[in-house]
Parts: sequence; structure tokens; C-alpha cells
Amino acid sequence: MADKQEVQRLTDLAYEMRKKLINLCGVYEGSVHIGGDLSMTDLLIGLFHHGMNVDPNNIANPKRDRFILSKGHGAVCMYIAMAMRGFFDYDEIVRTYGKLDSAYGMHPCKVQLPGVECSSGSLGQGLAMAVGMAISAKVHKESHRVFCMLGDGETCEGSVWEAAMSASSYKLGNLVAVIDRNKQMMCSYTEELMNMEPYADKWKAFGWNVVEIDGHDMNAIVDVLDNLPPTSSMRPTAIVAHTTKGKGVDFMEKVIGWHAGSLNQEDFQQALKDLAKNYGKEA
Ligand SMILES: Cc1ncc(C[n+]2csc(CCOP(=O)(O)OP(=O)(O)O)c2C)c(N)n1
Repeated sequence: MADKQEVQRLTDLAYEMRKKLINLCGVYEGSVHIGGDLSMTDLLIGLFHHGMNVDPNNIANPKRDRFILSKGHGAVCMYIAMAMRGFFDYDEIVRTYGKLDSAYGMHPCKVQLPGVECSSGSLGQGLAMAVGMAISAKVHKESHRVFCMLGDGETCEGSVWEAAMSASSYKLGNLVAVIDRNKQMMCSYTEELMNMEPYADKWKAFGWNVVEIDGHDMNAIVDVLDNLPPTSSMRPTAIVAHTTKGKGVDFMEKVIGWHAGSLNQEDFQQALKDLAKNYGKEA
């Protein structure tokens, strides 16, 4: 049973993070992948602020858990979750995001931004890299976990399933895939383009331990992260997180056009009002 105070702390952080995302989306002149950022906000707060063993003051600690953002287009969401944990400076993210020579690119680059474990953005590659890292940890008898966040649309890529098959073959109990199952891709709803259901069963068929949760229920997020099987177990875990793209901003929720976009002044104010209403707060 998740601790109530901890769940409340994380819920407050998720509200703060959504406001920070909206703020960035209002300030940045180009397009921000805001829909898929808002769908994984609660999950990233749960991971970086509760579930993962990471330390902004010791980013090279060999015992740290590793995180790979396979849906690399959601980089700014990861930057902000990490900034709120003390890794980066939020104001600097806002000031430089997406600009030439900024460390905070639209897709993450581990060379430019120490603390990020893996460069990504070309979908379908992250899980294979996570498998490699998890094999390495196992071979070297290290006890940390490797977490990998994927988009559900991304799992149309065949390479994801090759990696999934390898993970169970190598019995990678230290590997956790988190799938942001928001049922949307870039230009369509998933089931319109690709028959994904029964989705969780597909991961089961590949030999994974599968847990389905509501990816916006902080209680469920804490619970699943607190109760992961030991790293020495014989099966990788897939957390299929049912989410809503654009979560928290009424006019963005489940709207295809908000895969990516920017906010004019009117939308910006409305987004903050929606968020406040949905969190039961004063705007
Ligand atoms: C290999 C590759 N093909 C296409 C793209 C362009 N692209 C960026 S986001 C996206 C949709 C991804 O959908 P999903 O994984 O469900 O992400 P989410 O809806 O959570 O943002 C696509 C096709 C890409 N980044 N990489």
C-alpha cells in the first residue's frame, strides 16, 4: 500500500511539472511535443522522484539506476522531471530549449547533457539499448535496474519486439519497460492505424512479467515501482500504463492536433485554468 503523504507529494510535483511544461510551450517559438509529455508526466515524476535510485550530485555512480527515454521526442518532459530533482536548471531549459548549441535539444543527447544516459529520438531503438545495458549489469553482477520509457505508437517498430524477445531470452529481471499507452501516435489513434490490442498479452507472449496500471494514478505508480520483482528474477517487467494524451488540459486531451504544438496567449491562459481546475486548485 503506497504511503499517502508520498503520493500527495508526488501528485503536487506532477501539477508543478505540468505547469512548467505549459509555461515552456507558451514561451518556445517552435513546436513542443506537449501531448505525449503530459501523458507521461506522472510516470516520470514517479520514476525520477520516487522509484529510481538516482542522485543529481553523483551522476556517474555505478550503482545508479539507468533511464532511457526511447520516445525521445518527449525529451523536454524528461529534462523538466530531472530539473525538478536537481539535475538541471529549469530556467536555463526555458531560455535555451531547442536553440542551436543548447544542451537541451528537442531530442536528448547524452554527449551534450551529462546525466542523460542515452541519446534518442529515432523511435524503436531505446529498448534494444536498455537490453544491452541490462545484460552488462547482469554479467558484471551489478544490482541496479534499467528503465526504458516507450510510446505505444513506437512499438509498431519491429526492433522493439526483437529487443523484447532478447530480454526474456536473457532473463533480464533487472529490466523494466514502461509503455505510455495513450492510444495515440503522431497523426492518428493507434487502433485506427495498427491493431495493437490485446496489447498487454503481446508483452506476456514475449515472456515478460506484465503489470497494467492507470498511468495517472500516482498511488498505482508508486505501488508498482515499490513492488517490482527482484533484479535477480528471471523475467523483465513491462508496465503498461494506460494514459491520456494531453492529460490535464481539457482542450488538448485526446486531440490529434496536440501531438505537438505551441500556445498563443489565449491558449496558454486556458491551459493553466484547465490544469488548476483538474487539480482542484485556484488558477
Ligand atoms: C524512426 C522514427 N520514425 C518516425 C518518427 C517521427 N515521430 C515522432 S513522434 C511519432 C509518434 C510516436 O507515437 P508514440 O510512440 O505513441 O508517442 P506519443 O504518442 O506518446 O508521443 C513519430 C512517428 C521518429 N521520431 N522516429
